[in-house]
Amino acid sequence: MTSQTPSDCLFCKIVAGEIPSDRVAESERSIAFRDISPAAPIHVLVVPRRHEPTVGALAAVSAEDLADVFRLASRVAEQEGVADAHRMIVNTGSDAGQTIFHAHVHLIAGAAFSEGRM
Ligand code: DGP
Repeated sequence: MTSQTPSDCLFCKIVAGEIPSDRVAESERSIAFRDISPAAPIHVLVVPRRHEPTVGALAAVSAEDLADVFRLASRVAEQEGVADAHRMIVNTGSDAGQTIFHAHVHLIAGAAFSEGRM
C-alpha cells in the first residue's frame, strides 16, 4: 500500500494549519473540514491529528483516536442538521479510491445518495 510520511502528507499540513481548509469542527484528537471536491452538498472530512495511513492502521494503534474521529463526525452531522440522514465512508487502498494516505472519514449528506459518486 502507498504510504506518505508526515513531512509530505497533505492532511498533516492541513492539521498543522500550513495549508488552509474550511474547518467546521475540531477536538483534541481530530479535525473536520469541508472536502475540496464535494460529492454532495454536505461533504466533510474528519481526520485524526495523529498520522496513520489508513483507518485500519489507526484502529490498530489508538482506539481513542479511532473513536474520536467517529464522535466528531457525528457531532458535525448534528451541526449540519443531518444527524438522521448521512453516510460515513472510509476508503482503504488506492484500488478502493483512497488518494490521501492519512486516515479519514467522509461525512456525506444532503443529496439523493444514488446520484453521488460514492
Ligand atoms: P480519499 O479518496 O478517500 O483518499 O479522499 C480524499 C479526499 O480529500 C477527496 O475527496 C478530495 C479531498 N482533498 C484532496 N485534497 C484536498 C485539499 O487540499 N483540501 C481539502 N479540503 N480536501 C482535499
